[in-house]
Amino acid sequence: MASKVIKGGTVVTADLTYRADVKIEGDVIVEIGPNLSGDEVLDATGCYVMPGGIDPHTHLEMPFMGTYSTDDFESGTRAGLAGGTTMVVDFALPNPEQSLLEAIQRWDNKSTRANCDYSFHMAITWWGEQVFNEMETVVREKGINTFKHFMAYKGALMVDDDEMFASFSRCAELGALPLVHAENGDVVAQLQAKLMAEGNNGPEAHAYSRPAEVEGEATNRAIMIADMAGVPVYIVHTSCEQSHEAIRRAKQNGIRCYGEPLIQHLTLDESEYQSGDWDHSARRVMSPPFRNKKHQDSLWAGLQAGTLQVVATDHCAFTTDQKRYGVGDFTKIPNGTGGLEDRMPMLWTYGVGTGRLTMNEFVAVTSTNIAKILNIYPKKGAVLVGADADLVVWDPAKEKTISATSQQSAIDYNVFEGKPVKGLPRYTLTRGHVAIMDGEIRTQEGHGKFVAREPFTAVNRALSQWKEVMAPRKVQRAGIPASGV
Ligand code: DUC
Ligand code: ZN
Ligand code: ZN
Ligand code: ZN
Repeated sequence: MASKVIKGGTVVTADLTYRADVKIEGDVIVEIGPNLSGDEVLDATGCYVMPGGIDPHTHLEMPFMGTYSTDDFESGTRAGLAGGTTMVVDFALPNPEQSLLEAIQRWDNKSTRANCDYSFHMAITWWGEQVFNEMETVVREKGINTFKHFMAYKGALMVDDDEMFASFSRCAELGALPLVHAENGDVVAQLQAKLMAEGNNGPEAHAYSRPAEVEGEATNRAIMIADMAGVPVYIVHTSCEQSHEAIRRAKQNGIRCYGEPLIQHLTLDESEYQSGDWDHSARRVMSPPFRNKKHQDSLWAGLQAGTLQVVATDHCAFTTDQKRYGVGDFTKIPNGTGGLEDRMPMLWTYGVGTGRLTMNEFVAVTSTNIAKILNIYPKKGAVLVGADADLVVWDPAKEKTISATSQQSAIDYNVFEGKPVKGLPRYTLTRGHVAIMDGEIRTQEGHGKFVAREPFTAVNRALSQWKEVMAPRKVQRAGIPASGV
């Protein structure tokens, strides 16, 4: 079998930094060490050899708010690879009353075009006996061990506490991990109506309708409900101090939960909504909205302290024309921003480059931590013999200014437009295939394969399951009093 050797670089993993060559045969890493040889040599002089990024939160070609997100599995994964990301996890979304298995089938059909490996989270958008039953098939036969719940988007995707507790309890039985979009959807709906009634219909009102308290309350509620159901929980797009605080407090009390800031929330702030340019602000409408520096500092601190574990994108890209569906009514602006191509360079530049993160922490939060959380480590997220050769050869001296004119994403703008970045891929490899070679795009449509994920073992349990005091016990009584009057 023809081999490749990545030569002369420094391997950087979540816990080690050392000089070594990396040899690949077919899809996997076969040797790591000094002075290796192979049929093809990839020069990594001056570069870091790291596990490819894993973005656990994308919405590719998703039907949402009256349209479809514009980046699909082809353009989305091409963008990811250009920025050093070698795996995405997308959300299979059933319509209300639709079978979970049908939704997976729709996602299977779309994802045949993927340029890199991918997996799915299953969204629980409605509740009933059919969903309860199908969840078992999803876990046991479809290789999906995560279920997403929206506490917002009232009247569309939202589930209530009743449904969440039932679904979380089912997750606990099946060894699956619930994911939560934590915003209080009832409060958001009322604030939206109030703002519109007062004539606040521009994109800035989107941020006013989703204050940090809305997220903090929902995060805390989700964590407490999950613990009562006996299951850990993963909070997607943690964007504010209140939400981080709820996660931090729960962890301190022994509750297993995870938080996922987005690169957008780490690097862009609420002033984007005050631009006075409708298109500029609407292009940045996403939920949760961008916040102020206090919240950003909290998120950076959480990544550093380990109270937040993963940096994702929630890549959900809409064109300017799609955003304009919301002219005159901000509640109709399709929610979502892109970031797949920029997550790794932006986090490197504004995290590692500023000293806020070490290189090893960078690897942890862009790849290794989520591989462990999703139960796919060390197939993914590792530079180890036997692991998939999903690798990025990272050139810390390579610079560019982010611009929509040179991006892979199919939309007509970039929320990071004009931001300088230093640190970019020289090569990105997806299961041994060199998809990015010195800026040249060599992606292969359909190269990506579905990554099945096993259910979690008993070790990954919530506090309430092993903490004896919470287990119900029958009390022995000498007798019971006669009933009253
Ligand atoms: N938030 C977004 O901004 N877009 C997609 C879904 C979501 O929760
Ligand atoms: Zn969300
Ligand atoms: Zn999302
Ligand atoms: Zn290939």
